Amino acid sequence: MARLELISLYCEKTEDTLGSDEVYFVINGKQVGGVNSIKEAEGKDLRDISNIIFDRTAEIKLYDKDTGIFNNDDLIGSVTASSGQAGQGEMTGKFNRGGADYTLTWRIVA
Ligand SMILES: [Ca+2]
Ligand SMILES: [Ca+2]
Repeated sequence: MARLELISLYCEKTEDTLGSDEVYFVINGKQVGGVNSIKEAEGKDLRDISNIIFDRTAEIKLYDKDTGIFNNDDLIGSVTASSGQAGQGEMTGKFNRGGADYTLTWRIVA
């Protein structure tokens, strides 16, 4: 078992063409934390989100919430954290589908 600590999310470019994105995380199939409005060139501190306990790997997906009947939330991307990263300090990964550019920083604690 290992613990995933989300540290920060930086948005270089939003997924939506106009205005802010409304992002949320789904980790190993379960939504974690709330929906956060984020705009370009903005960073969010994620350390208020409780650590996530996982076995070997944690698949971290980032979605942008969209409203409207025929407008499903957009998957911005997916990165995988693994228990092998324990003790290696801060790790980073990119979410960049649909023209978006996000960087996530996390840490794995054994
Ligand atoms: Ca969108
Ligand atoms: Ca949106």
